[in-house]
Amino acid sequence: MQEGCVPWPESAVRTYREEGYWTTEVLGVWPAARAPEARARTALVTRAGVLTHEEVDRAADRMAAGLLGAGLAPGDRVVVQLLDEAELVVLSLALFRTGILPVYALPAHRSAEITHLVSTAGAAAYVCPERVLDCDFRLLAQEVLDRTDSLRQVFVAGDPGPFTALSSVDAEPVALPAPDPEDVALFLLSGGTSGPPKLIPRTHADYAYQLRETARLCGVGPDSVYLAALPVEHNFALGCPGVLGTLRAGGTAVIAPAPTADACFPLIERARVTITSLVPPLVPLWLDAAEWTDHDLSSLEVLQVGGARLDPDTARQVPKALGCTLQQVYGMAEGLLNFTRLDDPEDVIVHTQGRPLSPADEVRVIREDGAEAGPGEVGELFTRGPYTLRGYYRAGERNRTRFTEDGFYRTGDLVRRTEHGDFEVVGRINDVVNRGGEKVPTLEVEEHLLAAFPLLGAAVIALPDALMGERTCACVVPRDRANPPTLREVKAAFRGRGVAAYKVPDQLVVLERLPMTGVGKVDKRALLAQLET
Ligand code: J2J
Repeated sequence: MQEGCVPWPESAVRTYREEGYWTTEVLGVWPAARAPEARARTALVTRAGVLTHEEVDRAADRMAAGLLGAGLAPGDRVVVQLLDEAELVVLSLALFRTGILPVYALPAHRSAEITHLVSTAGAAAYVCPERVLDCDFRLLAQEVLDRTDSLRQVFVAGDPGPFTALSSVDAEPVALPAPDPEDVALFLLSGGTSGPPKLIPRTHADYAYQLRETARLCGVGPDSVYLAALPVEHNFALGCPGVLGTLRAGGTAVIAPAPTADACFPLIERARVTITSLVPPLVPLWLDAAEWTDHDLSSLEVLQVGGARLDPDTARQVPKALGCTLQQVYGMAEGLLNFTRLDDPEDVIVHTQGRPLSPADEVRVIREDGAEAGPGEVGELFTRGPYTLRGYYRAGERNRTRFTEDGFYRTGDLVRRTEHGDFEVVGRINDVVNRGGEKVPTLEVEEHLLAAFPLLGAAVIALPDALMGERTCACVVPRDRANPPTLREVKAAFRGRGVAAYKVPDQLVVLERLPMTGVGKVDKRALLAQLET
């Protein structure tokens, strides 16, 4: 296995092979997508046009040859930060086929994050767009080059300036090196909002299993059309089953320029989209837009929602408003994915974040006192399994705190499991307000706010307090800007809902929007910084 990665122990490897979780499949070379009947069918729909499976396959082989010709070698790391266009998909397949390893940066990352990623990964190359809005990525790349020492090449999609045009990475196909299916294929980033992101190694065998099994669970096959509304670099839209899982199954992936209803509804109508995924803050906006839209959304069968807790009131409205099944997804780039099943009872779909994808996923809910939690009891979720990492890349000592000695990943998520084994995510271990010793779970307070008032968003954070150490500050974005709730109304509403007094927010801040991380989670650190200034 790639240096700097923690391998699964031999006994686990044997089980995963014998039980068929791990096969010899290598990412990017997919029989269903290469079958004669699939080749002429549409693989990708982007702003630039439409590509068939055959065209994507050929382009990936040419780019793979070009990458090797440019001096990159199997095992090299490449930080990839492209707009969600066809090039991102073709480049990914080319990298998988050659065993050169993409490190997926997010579109919102700028020089600080890219510098961190390049130096942590010891990346040999960086692939970026020419410019996005006010950011010239060629200047950013120069900065990163100046600050790091491993980077040899910069490939730019568009006008390359002093660097190499990505479009010139193109050569007659050559015989490609065969990557080891059990070696690393790609690196994802940890989604934690605190501290710089850690690199998550994912192998061909583990990610291929994820693609296969999520496609099966979601009924994704050759006739499916997946809309990538969220950034493709993120695990959710990349591989749950996302763009890769859909292409692998011989289906069509449509890439949206933005996750808004304005951008996505016409695409759903035109491409007859069957499945898409969103983060919770987008859902009320889609539901509102669906009320008045002229676009035909009737092809949509499944809306996956994940990344953060979806409030039950919004969840309940999805099937009627969008005419599709809701699937809650509680996932993490580290591995473990939980899904509500398409045929689950409404109650499970509305109120839980689902259960593990694989029978080989081992999950433990550990209470604060170290004992295993019973049904309905809250604890931290620990997990290991055939597609969950055993250690972050080059993380050495830090891995000790995030993994148990027997290889369980400590998610940091506080969950409760129902009698049927479905999870409810109730908070993060660090995401509590310690109000003079009483712990206020911020997520719970946010849910009460969302349920009690017409809000577009709510985020609860801890502010320093002279008396109690921390006080609870509720930041809300009202639907009707002219009519925001007052703190008095909030207090009365909480009382009315029978909530313990210590959970009532001490302070209310009305905002026009909440700062978001690149993948649609509320950025609480940014929010705190904003309130402190
Ligand atoms: C509550 N919290 C959730 C949910 C993730 C699919 C979907 C999401 C991610 C993702 C992903 C949640 N309700 N439904 O990678 O493939 C929080 C948890 C978790 C963390 C992981 C995927 N779904 N979360 O969000 O790596 O706290 O992955 O540990 O970005 O998001 O974040 P990330």
